[in-house]
Amino acid sequence: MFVSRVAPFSLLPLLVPESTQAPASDVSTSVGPWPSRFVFAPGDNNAPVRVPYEPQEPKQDPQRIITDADLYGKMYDSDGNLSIRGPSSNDLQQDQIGDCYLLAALGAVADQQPDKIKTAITYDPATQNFHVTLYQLDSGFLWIDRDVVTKTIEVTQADLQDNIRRQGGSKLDNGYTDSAWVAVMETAIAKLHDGNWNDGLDEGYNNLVGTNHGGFSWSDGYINASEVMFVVTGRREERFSGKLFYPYGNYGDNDNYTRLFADAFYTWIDDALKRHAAVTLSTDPESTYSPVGRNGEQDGLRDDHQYVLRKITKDPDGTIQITLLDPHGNNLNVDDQPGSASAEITVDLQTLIKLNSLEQIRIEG
Ligand SMILES: [Ca+2]
Ligand SMILES: [Ca+2]
Ligand SMILES: [Ca+2]
Ligand SMILES: [Ca+2]
Repeated sequence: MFVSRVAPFSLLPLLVPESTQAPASDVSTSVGPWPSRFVFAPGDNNAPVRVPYEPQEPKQDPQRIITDADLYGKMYDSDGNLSIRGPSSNDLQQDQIGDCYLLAALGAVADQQPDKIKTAITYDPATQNFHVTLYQLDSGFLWIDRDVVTKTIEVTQADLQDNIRRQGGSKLDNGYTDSAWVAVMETAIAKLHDGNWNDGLDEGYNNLVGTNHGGFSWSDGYINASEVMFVVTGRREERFSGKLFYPYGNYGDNDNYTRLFADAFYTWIDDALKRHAAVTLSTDPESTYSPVGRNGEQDGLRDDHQYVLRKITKDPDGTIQITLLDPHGNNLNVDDQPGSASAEITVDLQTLIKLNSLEQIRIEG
């Protein structure tokens, strides 16, 4: 049912300059399970070829109705055949709302268990409203004896235009039509944290901002906004602190310990990704007390930020590398360096531990 809405392949040369078209072999291998025959456009975070929203300026059209055909990205194979890919962290583009942790969790779930996103969102063509089913705990005694229940939140067209005006975490406000699932989810979670929808959603969006969401929130059923993995999957997350390992100073000045702890992280993360659990990583500023941070070394990641953790590898020599996706949709202007336009970045895990800049790994339980 999606196919009829989409530009025919003959338009593609207009949309993708020939010089930027990727060869058929240029495929993403870090995020599955996309069939390898699909063509990816370079310079766009290895994302599938996107169909720009027309007209591109202004980047929002209040008259435009967003439907289920806009939820997920469109892809073309090397023969020009169209298909719809599922939700992906490639759809994230955080702008004016400070909810990187929320977007990172959404992106991690999308990459590992796209069906969780797809089944959570339904669309009613009659009302043009979306419905999002989220998980909560019921109202038992404290968090003891409380059951996991679902709650369905309605997201209207006006709600989505509001999200676009706020320049939320989808790409709808960035000139694309094919990432609406992010806006639908972000809006639903904002509404979950807003006590009165009739006076607008400022309260809900303020509650999503990273610095405003600490502690328990009784009103939304114990689960606070930081626990997005639970809200979306019904499963609690496990947190592994990057700080616990140096109880006497966090200075990362022991190579043996650093290797030991990096190996432990590798095991946890590798196991999690193998079972398709969502994984995110949060950062701190580099410690200026660490042996490597003392001279101002930077890790290349944004400080106090949260990333989707897409991939982990371990070389025979013990080097462990992690591949992260920045919810901003790029790695520009990171750590006072120019960075890169790609949203994906690969870093050395032991370097993060030595710099004391790894805050937490969060793994869907
Ligand atoms: Ca955006
Ligand atoms: Ca309100
Ligand atoms: Ca940094
Ligand atoms: Ca820094």
